[in-house]
Amino acid sequence: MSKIKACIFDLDGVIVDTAKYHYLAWRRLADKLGFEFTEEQNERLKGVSRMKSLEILLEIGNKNFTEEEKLKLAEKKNNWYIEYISKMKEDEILPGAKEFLEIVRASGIKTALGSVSKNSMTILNNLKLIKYFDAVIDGNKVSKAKPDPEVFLLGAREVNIEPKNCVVFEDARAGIEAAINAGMYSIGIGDAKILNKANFVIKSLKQMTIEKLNLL
Ligand code: B16
Ligand code: MG
Repeated sequence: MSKIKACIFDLDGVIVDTAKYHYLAWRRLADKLGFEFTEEQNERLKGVSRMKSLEILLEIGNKNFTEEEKLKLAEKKNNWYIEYISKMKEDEILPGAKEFLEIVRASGIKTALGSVSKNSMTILNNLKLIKYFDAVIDGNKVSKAKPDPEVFLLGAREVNIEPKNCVVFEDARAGIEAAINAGMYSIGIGDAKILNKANFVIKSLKQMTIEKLNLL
């Protein structure tokens, strides 16, 4: 029998194609503030909380603001982001995500969402994805962003499975580090060079099978 008893999924970039909307909204803010923000620089923001992401962006642009101004800038970015995600359609669920979630549940393995996004529930509701998860941990339930393991440890606790029997699916380097810090296995979704600390890397959940969980 497989040692994996729970699969914990990141949301942005693993289940839905929202990573691009975070990037578009941050780039729009950078543009407004008068500096360039590349896709390569955006890698540093993946899996990172909203306010920490803003700090990184402002460091890249070499800009200084008061705490009050920073809250306003983060709100502006979030409003743009919400504008983008409110138009999302079910075809923006990433390839293989729903199918793999179904297979996992049919095998008696628990599923949890582990995202630091405060917008997770909006996305899950809009795209009718809630029913695929035994537990949902989002940015409203945790205070520490990845690479801190808090989000994944809480997910494991909510589905009542020990961390050593969990595997995390992640598209961000900080997310893979969070899984390692939680004492869990990790499978990277995306670029093997960026996600080199994962147990293994696949292009999308379309390539994932129950048999591959047994390889961990
Ligand atoms: P929000 P994840 C993360 O979600 C994103 O990767 C990251 O880019 C974003 O800044 C963070 O959520 C906070 O999101 O502003 O919506 O609260 O990858 O953990 O699903
Ligand atoms: Mg992500």
